[in-house]
Amino acid sequence: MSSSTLVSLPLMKPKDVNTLHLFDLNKLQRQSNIPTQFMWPKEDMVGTDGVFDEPLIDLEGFVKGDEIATAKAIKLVKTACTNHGFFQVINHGVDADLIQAAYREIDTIFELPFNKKLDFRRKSDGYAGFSFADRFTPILPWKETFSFGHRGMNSDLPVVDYFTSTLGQDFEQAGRVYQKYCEKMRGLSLIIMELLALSLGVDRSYYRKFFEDGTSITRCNYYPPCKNSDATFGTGPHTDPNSITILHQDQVGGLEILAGDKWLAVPPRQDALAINIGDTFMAFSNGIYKSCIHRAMVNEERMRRSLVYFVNPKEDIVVRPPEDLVVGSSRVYPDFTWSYLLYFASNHPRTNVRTLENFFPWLLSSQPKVHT
Ligand SMILES: O=C(O)CCC(=O)C(=O)O
Repeated sequence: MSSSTLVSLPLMKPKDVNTLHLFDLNKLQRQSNIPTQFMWPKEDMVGTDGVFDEPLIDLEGFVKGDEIATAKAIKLVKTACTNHGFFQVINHGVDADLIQAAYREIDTIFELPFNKKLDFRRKSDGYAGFSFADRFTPILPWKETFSFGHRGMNSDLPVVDYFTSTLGQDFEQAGRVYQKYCEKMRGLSLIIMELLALSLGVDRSYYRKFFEDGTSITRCNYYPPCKNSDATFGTGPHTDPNSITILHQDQVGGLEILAGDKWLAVPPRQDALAINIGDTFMAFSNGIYKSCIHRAMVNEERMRRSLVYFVNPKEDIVVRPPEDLVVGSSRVYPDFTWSYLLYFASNHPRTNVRTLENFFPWLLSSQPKVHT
């Protein structure tokens, strides 16, 4: 990867975040010049080099146990994850109507008045609620987000309750839609874990078992149109700290991934779900699979939305690659638990593409006390 394609941001101490302004993007989108806080340095606005056109992975045959389809899926996943950490699946079992219903609810959520959104603002050390691009980095992305958590088996974080207790009873239906969305995504994530295990040549259930009682964070991204779309990012270049991410983008397009040293635009496909390898899975694979560097562009004319489902293991699971992936080569990363990485990512300046690099020195030196 050429260094010119990476964005390096000066770090900001968490306390400095309080001095940032909160912007109402719905108002700002009408202005011809965006505030300087949203203007990224010119050298970071590296252009798009082409289109991502690798084959889509059809999950139907894999799920049904078809040997030829399984062998094909394994080969494609291995190549994609070794090269850049990104692939797209179709026939994934998540109903198109459910995805569309989730988008309709996004629209209702982001239409709430700015003041009401402020009441449900994400706390500085948490992940749930609205966020106004105000965390830790001095240069702001052009987006608003709404996030919430979900636990797998024996759910103790029902999404419906979260929606009604934060946004009010009017959002019960939205809660039901997202409860179902999370359950479907969870089922899909376990299938993907099996596919990843087979593609790495380890036992099919090896990874799945760490995620059966795992957790997830769903983030709804809302990117208003932006007159200076060539000067800012919707989401700046980053890797995801979690294990894998399952993403759906609407028809506007804007998701880009870094493959080698090229930024490739991922054309939107309403029947496809995008899968990113995250930092935690990179560690689970002993560094064999790459944590995908990706970004989201904003559109000058149209608002854009995406639905992002971040998959995490149970908090106290030790992230350690299987012995089969270590034989003959040394461990690339030390052991850690997801709770530590989540704590680090939520409480420290985000280093975007260098989260693991900064996490391990912190973990080894500070012996942090994190409640699991
Ligand atoms: O909106 C997109 O396409 C990408 C979003 C993303 O990478 C994120 O929310 O972390």
